[in-house]
Amino acid sequence: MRAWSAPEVPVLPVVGPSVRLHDTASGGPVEVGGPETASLYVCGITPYDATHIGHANTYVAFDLLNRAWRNAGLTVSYAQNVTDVDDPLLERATTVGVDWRELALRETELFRQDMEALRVLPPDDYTGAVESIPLVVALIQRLEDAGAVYRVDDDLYFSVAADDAFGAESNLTREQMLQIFPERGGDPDRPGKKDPLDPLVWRAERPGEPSWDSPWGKGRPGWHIECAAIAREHLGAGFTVQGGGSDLVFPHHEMCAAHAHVVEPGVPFARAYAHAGMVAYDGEKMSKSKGNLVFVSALRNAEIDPMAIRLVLLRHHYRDDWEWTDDLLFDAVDTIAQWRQALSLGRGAPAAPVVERVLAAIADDLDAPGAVAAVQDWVDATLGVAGHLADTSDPAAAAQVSAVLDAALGLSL
Ligand code: 5CA
Ligand code: ZN
Repeated sequence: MRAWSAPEVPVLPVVGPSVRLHDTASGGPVEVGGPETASLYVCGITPYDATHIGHANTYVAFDLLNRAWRNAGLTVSYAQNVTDVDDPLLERATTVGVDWRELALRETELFRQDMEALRVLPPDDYTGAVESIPLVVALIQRLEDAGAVYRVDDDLYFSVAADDAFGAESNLTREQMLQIFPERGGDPDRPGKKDPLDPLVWRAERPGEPSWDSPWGKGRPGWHIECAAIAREHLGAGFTVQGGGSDLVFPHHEMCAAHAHVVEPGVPFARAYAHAGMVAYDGEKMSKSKGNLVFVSALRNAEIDPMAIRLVLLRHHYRDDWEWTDDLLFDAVDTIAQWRQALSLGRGAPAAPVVERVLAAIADDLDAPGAVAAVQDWVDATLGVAGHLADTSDPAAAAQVSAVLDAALGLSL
């Protein structure tokens, strides 16, 4: 399907450092990407409701990675899915009395507009689950050939025992897995399963649900197989980073990796797995199922500058969990005004040190708060606040700081 329009991104006169990222699988920082290319798969939305700040936080986090790679001179291949058929989407469509396809189209279009407003670079391949069903069927067939799937009634399950590396992505104990699995769509107690953790890969047609032909009868794909198939198709085996929010560490990313490992033994699904923290609101994780949501589109409709929304996100390290408040937004609106004032002077404090600090911070596990602090130091020096004497010695400063704000942080002021 169509992605969204790409913003213009300035090309910086300096090359950024190579990128290090915290890898969930190894539990520490790893160098990702290079020497010339990098590839990224970020799990996309399930389009049954509008984009909330938690989603935006995750996509802005991986946008920083995409930009850091580009600033380091790499060619980036970026793929993202849309889970445009799944239980929550079908349930919501029934509840509100709209066709599930219409709901998915409408919410995906709103997501595109939100991403554009936030200046998130679009993926090269933006792919829906429905349009990927032939890929999913082909992947399940390969799993079947490897003896890794079995039937329960008319549904097909994947046997986690088929992957020797199962558990290596999340590093969870079996006990922890068993606890989380049912909270995130799993069905450990279904009679007939070989292992309670085995995930569904093909769900046979149920009355009133959409279905597609397959060698196992009419049905629809399971969730994890969808991302495994789409990522492998567009990025190949062993792509650089799989990203998503931390609620996808298990089972989603573990199962994607397990599917891929069985069809290509010895090749990792992704070289690294990166996860953004959860954004809360009113004391709980912002989630469509709980309804405690702040929508990006609602803020935009209230004439909030999307750059202020983006700055609120950048002020939090992507791996941290944090809580959205209106005060954070008001504060960011004021900061953006102050930064624009400093940039409007043209001359300013020397730009080279801030450009270097911003690029170094982002390349070091996407340290956006560190980058924001570097910009704030330059603004303070340029405006002569917080004990600084105003320093306007660099005639090209504003242009260079604007360029790095845009290229590295996605803030176009
Ligand atoms: N379609 C699947 C992925 S294949 C899915 O999880 N969709 S979603 O719409 O529920 O979430 C989209 C992305 O936003 C995921 O990466 C998820 O981890 C992230 N996300 C969801 N809620 C939050 C939150 N409160 N804070 C941060 N990120 C969140
Ligand atoms: Zn996914």
